[in-house]
This record gives sequence, C-alpha cells and structure tokens, in this order.
Amino acid sequence: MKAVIFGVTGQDGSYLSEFLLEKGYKVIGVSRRASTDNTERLKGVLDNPQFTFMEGDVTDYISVSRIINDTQPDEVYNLAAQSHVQTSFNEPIHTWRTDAEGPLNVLESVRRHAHNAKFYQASTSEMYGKTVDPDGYQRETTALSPQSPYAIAKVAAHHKVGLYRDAYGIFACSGILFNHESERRGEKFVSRKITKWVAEFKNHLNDGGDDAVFPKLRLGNLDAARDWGYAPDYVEAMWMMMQEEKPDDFVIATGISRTVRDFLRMAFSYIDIEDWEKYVVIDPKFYRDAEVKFLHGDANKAKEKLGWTPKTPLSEMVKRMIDADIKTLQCSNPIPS
Ligand code: NDP
Ligand code: GDR
Repeated sequence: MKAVIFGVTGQDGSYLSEFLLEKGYKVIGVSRRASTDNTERLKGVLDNPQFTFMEGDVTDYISVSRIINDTQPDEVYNLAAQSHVQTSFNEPIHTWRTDAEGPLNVLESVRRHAHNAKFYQASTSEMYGKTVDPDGYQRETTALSPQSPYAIAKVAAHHKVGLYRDAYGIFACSGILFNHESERRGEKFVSRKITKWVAEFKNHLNDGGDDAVFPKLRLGNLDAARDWGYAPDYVEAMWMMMQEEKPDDFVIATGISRTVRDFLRMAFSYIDIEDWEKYVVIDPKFYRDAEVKFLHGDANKAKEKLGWTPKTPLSEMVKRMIDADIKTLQCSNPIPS
C-alpha cells in the first residue's frame, strides 16, 4: 500500500508516517519549501527506505496534481493547514487558501488522476463553534456554526468532502477530530505552552533558582473548555476510517471536557505545585476576537463502527509532555563533566 501525506512535517503528519510505516506502507510525505530545516518531528522516519519526501504546496494545484499523478497512491491524507485558530484572525486570506482551497486542490487532483484513491480530510471540532446538543455533546449530526476564519475554511473543506463523495463517487471521508496534543505539539498551542513553561520552571527550581524572579506564564481565557486527547491515538482513527468499505465522517474525541484551568492544575500538580495561580498572568493579548467556549465530543459512532476508543488519559499525556520538555532542556543544557 502507498500513502501520500500532505502536512507531513506537522504533529499529526509525523505520527501518521510512523504508524503507516509500521503497517508496511510506502509513505510519500509532502512538504513545502522552508528556509530552514523543519523535519525535526520526522527524525524517526527519515532513514526508513519506505519513506520519501516530495516538495509541494497544497495551495498550488499544479504541484499537488503532479504528486498525485506521479505517485498513484492508494490513500491520500490531507493534514496540511494553517492550524492556529488565533493566527487565522490575523491571516484570514492565507488561512482560506491553505485550509479551504488546499483540500479542494487535493480532492480535484484525486478525482482527475487517481479516482480510486481514498481521501482523508482533517476536519475539526472548531466547526461546531457555539453549537452544543441539548445533552451537552457535539457529534456528527450537530449543526456547524464556525467562529473563526480557520473554522469557516474548514467547514468549506468539510462540505467539499461530502460533495466529492456524493457527486463524483470518490472515497472521501472527514475525521472531525477534537483537540489532540503530544510531545510534538506546536509551542503556540495552549497545552504545549503550559507544559514547556512548567518544565522550564522546574528546571529553574532544580538549579536553585528563586521562583519570584522567573517570568510568569502569560495566558488568555482559562475558562475555555476543550476535549483533549493524545495525538498518536488519533492518527490510528484516521487510518481506521480509510479501511471502511464505505466513506463516512467520524467524530474522534475522548468524551471528557476540561478547562484550561484544569489543564494548568494538572500540569503544576505534576511538579508538586498546588498554588499555581501566583505564577500565571492573564494577558488580554491571548484572548480571541471570537472564542469557542466549550467542546465536548461524542465519539460513539467511531467506537461502534470502527472499534476505536482513546487509550491515553489526559493526566498521562500531560506527564509525558512535561517529561519530554524537561528532557529536551537537559539535552540542550548538559551538566559539564
Ligand atoms: P500542524 O500545524 O502541526 O501541522 C500542519 C502541517 O501543514 C505542517 O506540516 C505544515 O507544514 C503543513 N502546511 C501548512 N501549510 C501548507 C501548505 N500550504 N502546503 C503544504 N503543507 C502545508 O497541525 P496538526 O498536525 O496539529 O494538525 C493536522 C491537521 O489536523 C491540520 O489540518 C489541523 O487543522 C487539523 N486538526 C488538528 C487538531 C489538533 O488538535 N491537533 C484537531 C482537529 C483538526 P510546515 O511545517 O511547512 O508549516
Ligand atoms: P484551539 O487550540 O484553538 O482549540 O485549536 P489552542 O491550544 O490554541 O487553544 C485552546 C484554548 O486555550 C485558550 N487559551 C490559549 N490558547 C493559546 N493558544 N495560547 C494562550 O496563551 C491561551 N490562553 C488560553 C484558547 O482561547 C482556547 O480556548 C486547536 C488547533 O489544533 C486546531 O487546529 C484544531 O482544529 C482545534 O484545536 C480542534
């Protein structure tokens, strides 16, 4: 089996590459040109002879269609996106081109050059915006009400997936994934921002530093609630959707919703600090023009049809993220011998 992954250098792209290589796939990872090396997350696969890189940009139909035509894949995963919600308010046009036109370029390339390839689109819980079903969950049937340029672009792509499935007979599916994090999460997302700060603070204390002089952790809305899962569990769900006989859309979530405040409490508690509030400053800069206040996914359809369930509890994920950040600090500041 041969898979093409757009967005291979990202958090999910790196885990999905490892997962598919383990399953015996040939993986073609597509990445746009960067001025400096951005393959840090891929160090586990770069030497694998079954893994190859191709240069391409999802906003450029010519490069996308060339890749699909030349490689003739069995499966195509579109994970490429400008994925930061707050950034999308500052860069709405770039976000639209990448997150709405990008998937269209990939779908159209599949339709024209590899009609039998299966297509996966990275849809998102952000599409629900303010809508919650009366029982307090969001699921495949919940109405979409996007609240950001990012979510609006993702809704457009989500509908395109349905259209290519129904009108053109393409095996096209969307995974509506709720937030998922990991040791490889980008540092501007709140989970990693917190774990990285906590690791640096712990390091400072271990070195005998004074807690009062350490720069505070500056955050926005602590009351926002998210359904946080672990990225390696979620890439398995992507693959499972692609093994179905018929294409369909699935919510992937843990079913547990926690606030940013809960996440903070958990992270600080791991380094034995309970009075964490004194280290955190609320900075209006990190508030959003429009905020999605509450996300809580019902992944029962994925459980029943795919047999997928999340494996890693939030507390375990937070621990792994902090441990990894501490390890990175120790490697970059080795104790002189
Ligand atoms: P990341 O931001 O870590 O990765 C995004 C990837 O897209 C990077 O490899 C980036 O490349 C690539 N990319 C951006 N623009 C282009 C472009 N024009 N052409 C080609 N590649 C491009 O995101 P995640 O791994 O966290 O998420 C993967 C997908 O899942 C995204 O589409 C995201 O919107 C979606 N999603 C994520 C969730 C999450 O909680 N993580 C939840 C729901 C959906 P580069 O290295 O060059 O920047
Ligand atoms: P989100 O993730 O917007 O849900 O999108 P993010 O971690 O950025 O925000 C989560 C919540 O935390 C609040 N918050 C802060 N967020 C950031 N980034 N920085 C802060 O300092 C801060 N303080 C509080 C936010 O307001 C928000 O409520 C992620 C991305 O991966 C998307 O690509 C994906 O589609 C969705 O998850 C599901």
